[in-house]
Amino acid sequence: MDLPLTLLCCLITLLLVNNGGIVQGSHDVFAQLRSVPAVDVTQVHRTAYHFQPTKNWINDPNGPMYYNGIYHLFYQYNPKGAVWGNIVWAHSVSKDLINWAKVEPAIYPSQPFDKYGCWSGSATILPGKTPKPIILYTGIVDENNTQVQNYAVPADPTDPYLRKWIKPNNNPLVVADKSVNGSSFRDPTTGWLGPDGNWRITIGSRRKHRGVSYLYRSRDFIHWTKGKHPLHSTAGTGNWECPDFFPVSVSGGLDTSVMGPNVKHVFKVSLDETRYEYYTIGKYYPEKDRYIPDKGMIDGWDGLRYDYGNFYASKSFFDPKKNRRILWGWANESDSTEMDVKKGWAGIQLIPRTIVLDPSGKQLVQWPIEEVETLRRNEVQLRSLKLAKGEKIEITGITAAQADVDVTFSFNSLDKAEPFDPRWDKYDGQKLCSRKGSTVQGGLGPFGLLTLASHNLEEYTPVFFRLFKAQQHNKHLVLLCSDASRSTLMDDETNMKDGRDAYRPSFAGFVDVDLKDKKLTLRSLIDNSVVESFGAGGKTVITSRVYPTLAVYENARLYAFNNGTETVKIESLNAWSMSKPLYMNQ
Ligand SMILES: *[C@@H]1O[C@H](CO)[C@@H](O)[C@H](O)[C@H]1NC(C)=O
Ligand SMILES: *[C@@H]1O[C@H](CO)[C@@H](O)[C@H](O)[C@H]1NC(C)=O
Ligand SMILES: *[C@@H]1O[C@H](CO)[C@@H](O)[C@H](O)[C@H]1NC(C)=O
Ligand SMILES: *[C@H]1O[C@@H](CO)[C@H](O)[C@@H](O)[C@@H]1NC(C)=O
Repeated sequence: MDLPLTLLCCLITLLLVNNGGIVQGSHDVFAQLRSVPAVDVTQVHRTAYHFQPTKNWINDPNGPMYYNGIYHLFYQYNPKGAVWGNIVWAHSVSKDLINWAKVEPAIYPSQPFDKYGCWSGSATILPGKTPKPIILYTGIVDENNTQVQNYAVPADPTDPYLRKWIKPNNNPLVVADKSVNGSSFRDPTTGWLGPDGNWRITIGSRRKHRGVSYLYRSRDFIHWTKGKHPLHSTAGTGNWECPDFFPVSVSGGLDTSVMGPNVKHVFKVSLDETRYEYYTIGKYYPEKDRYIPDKGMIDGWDGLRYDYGNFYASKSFFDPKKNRRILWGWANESDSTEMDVKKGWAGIQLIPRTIVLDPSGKQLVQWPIEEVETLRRNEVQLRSLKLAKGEKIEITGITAAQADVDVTFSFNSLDKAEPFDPRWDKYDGQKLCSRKGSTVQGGLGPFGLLTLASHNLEEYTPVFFRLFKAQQHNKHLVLLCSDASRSTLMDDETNMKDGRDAYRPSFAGFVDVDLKDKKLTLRSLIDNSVVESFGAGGKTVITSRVYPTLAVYENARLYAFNNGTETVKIESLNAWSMSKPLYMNQ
């Protein structure tokens, strides 16, 4: 569960300059916006094929699952306005993860154990003759944000859409003991079964500045006992939200309880302080209920990310229909709270991604679920086309504001890659990208795509590679950038962030890729105000939210470009217009 950063900053400032008593005041300022109904819902910048309700605020995806032929997505939702507040578990159902129908909210505050909030959680399918879903979620019990873990079950498991949920009277199931900080104790995971036949879950928390994920065990999913030690904890990372813990293999998705010789485990957290996520890959020791990241994994702020851009509070689930693990993540807005109120909506869920282990065992690989390809229309193709320094080519024949584009670039040599200055931080791609944007000409790169571009490039969001020669012999560093800094004209009021320029970061991540064949692939899903880019087949992924003023609807353009001295070749480029799902009744 996430409070918007602006609110947190505000709270922190107040805490610093006043004594705690004033905090309520800042809540009140915000509370005035919480229940401002959307009058006119602004359509420009709304997405067409991303999951987005017709209006109002959304954040974390909750309890995703597949049950009896139906996919369920719950999510944190404010039914009354476009800023965070009044949160309920909204609920939508789908047969294909593309077309969605809204049903009534599954969980909303009503009982002493959740009167002040129904925050994030997960679903587990309890096996048996008739498998049954059960949801664990965090309830807020008082005005001090005291957190407990509750459960809910379908009122009628034979209802295909599971429309009604019951919160039984023996809630809460888990309360913080004296050793646990009860105001940082949330987001229970999907349960998994240990070899001893007992269930486990893990819950995000902190101890001072140490991120902690507590472990609980249960025989019946109702009575839970805290383990002697956490599943995992890491000094210096701050509060852990939305932990996720699951097995992975190279070949496909695994149900959450699977263990075995070719199985590794992933542990992911959302960092409350930085507002991004990181994960490690490692080994799970079920006898001790400990998770230990593999040697070489960076277990901290510099760790691997699912997405180096706008992506938070993610949650995965196992899809038995297609034997895959699917990842959902939330992207917030990059404009101001005032703008969100004005436009009547805020937040989208990103396109679900399948995740598998890379054969190296050192990272995950993500790819948009194949179902999204059913939305592709009027394909255009380019083959074998050279781009010399400073050249660009427009991809015409598709709706560039709403497109899927998949391109393979090649080059003859790595010789012209720029030297990597050892003073640069090799974990801070974003800083490097802001220093070396698409207009800073290079040796090998920058080359890539100009998405959501206006006719004369007054506005565009470039997604591109730039290659560097490291000091070590023969080693190259590949940087993927998704740079929002020129995404929108500066002087437009809609793009002001609290009176300043909008949040337009030069998101970037390094790509750990074999360059032997001198090729790099890039796929971008473009949808009006979002660009999700998958570098090197999904090894590095970056999402940007942008608000062009000229490059909207049919005025948006798409280009491929090269701004490095080494000529690059478009080996192949396929692009499609993306249609709106037939059914998106949110
Ligand atoms: C909330 O915290 C305040 C300050 O510590 C305390 O006085 C009050 O009793 C707490 N409220 C509840 C319901 O625990
Ligand atoms: C408990 O968590 C709250 C919320 O994150 C934090 O403000 C507080 O400092 C924490 N208490 C301790 C003792 O770490
Ligand atoms: C390529 O670099 C030149 C020189 O900096 C710049 O004017 C041009 O806009 C760049 N092209 C792109 C696509 O950024
Ligand atoms: C999304 O909004 C931007 C701009 O306000 C903030 O900088 C981010 O921290 C925020 N992200 C999350 C996950 O809250």
